[in-house]
Amino acid sequence: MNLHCAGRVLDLSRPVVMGVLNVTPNSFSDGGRFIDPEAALAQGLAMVADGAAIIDVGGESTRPGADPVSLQQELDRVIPVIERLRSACDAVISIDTMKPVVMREAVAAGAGLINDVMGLRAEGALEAAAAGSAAVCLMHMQGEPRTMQQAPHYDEVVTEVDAFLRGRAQACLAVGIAPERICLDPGFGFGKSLDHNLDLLAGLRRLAGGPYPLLVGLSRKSLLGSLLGRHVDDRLPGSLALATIAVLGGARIVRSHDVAATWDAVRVADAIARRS
Ligand code: PT1
Repeated sequence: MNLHCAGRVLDLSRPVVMGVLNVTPNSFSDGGRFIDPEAALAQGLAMVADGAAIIDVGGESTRPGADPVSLQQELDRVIPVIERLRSACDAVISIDTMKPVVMREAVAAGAGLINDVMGLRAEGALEAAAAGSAAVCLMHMQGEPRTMQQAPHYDEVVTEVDAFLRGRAQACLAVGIAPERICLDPGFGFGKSLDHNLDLLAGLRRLAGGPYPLLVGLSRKSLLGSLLGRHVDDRLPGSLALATIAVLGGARIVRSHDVAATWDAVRVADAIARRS
């Protein structure tokens, strides 16, 4: 299974790690230490050295309760970082955005993957993605970041998320995005209760059974706070357990803040997954 990322072909015959590079002052897990583009570059290169195949650059937090940022502010944060990463390494650069203009500018600056937690539902987003040749990650979210955790509801969460993701993949194909450019993400923590998240993880095989590679983001999320009673800074062991389970369930890309440890967990899980 390959993912075509604007001139780069990402080999997903083995699962890979996507390192999280937040370029936000209010990021939920690193206190916004990476606003300076040179510092962000160094952090990105450190993640590549730790084994990340993809660096996910984000200038707007989408964690529960987060406030939106302006277009100009988001561009000012992410574009200098993407340009620097592009010239300094050959990892795939991902842009974590919901805004069509940011998608276009980021791809022009060297991004090979558009990671959109809205699944390209914003006005003009499908067209922005289709205009280039970057890959797209289509994520499921119920509601919007500011309010999505207030009352999430599903009758059958796995069935509903699966149907949504297939519909978004169809919408991409309809605007000319090749199937080799599409990956899917169930959106852990995005309008989901603890039970919804656990049902999705337990049912991941069903989502991974289709033609598109699956990306998962579970790193440090509040389901671990609920399960373990741990603060966000003490969730690495739980996150590694979740990454392991996700790979056993067929995930091909694991998004993480802790690349070195996650890359170990992913390779161990894959060694077992390959035998069954
Ligand atoms: C994700 C993801 C993402 N997560 C993709 N992109 C975040 N493709 C940002 C919590 O419950 O899973 N997939 N971009 C971060 N968002 C959250 C959501 C952070 C929930 C924390 C929580 O704590």
